[in-house]
Amino acid sequence: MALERTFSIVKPDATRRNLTGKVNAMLEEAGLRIVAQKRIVMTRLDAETFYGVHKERPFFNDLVEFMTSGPVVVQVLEGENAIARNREVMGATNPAEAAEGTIRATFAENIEANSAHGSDSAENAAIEIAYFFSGSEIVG
Ligand code: RTP
Ligand code: MG
Repeated sequence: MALERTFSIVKPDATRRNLTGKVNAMLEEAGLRIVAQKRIVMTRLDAETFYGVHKERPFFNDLVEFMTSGPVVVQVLEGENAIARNREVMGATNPAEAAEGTIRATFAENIEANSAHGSDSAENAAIEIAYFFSGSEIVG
């Protein structure tokens, strides 16, 4: 089976509570390798661009405020079926609906402050990785 890469974010609610290591442990236990990682603060433009698909949604402004409210850890994850596997270990967007043992069921505060992002398609994974990382920063 082919190795796949996906883009992941440890969101501000998780970095604020010092949960990066615990989130990373769950990713690694799910068979995902962290092949690039850095801690940044997203600008408003970063967040608006990143979640541009949601710009007409009622939660868009709150989401941009949240994503710029503190540091995030942006990551590239590698593994077999990495995109689907990461979405599985993250769990549903709303932690109340997330399966037991998932990152969001375990750590999320609410539907917005839900601790993790993961790309939803191969096309978006490639776009998101290229926005935050140069090729030499990714060591597979
Ligand atoms: P993500 O893009 O962050 O991986 O999350 P997702 O695919 O599970 O969910 P999506 O529908 O793409 O929503 C993006 C993020 O927006 C926030 N959100 N808030 N207040 C609300 O009703 C609401 N709905 C979504 C969450 O932070 C969600 O992850
Ligand atoms: Mg999404």
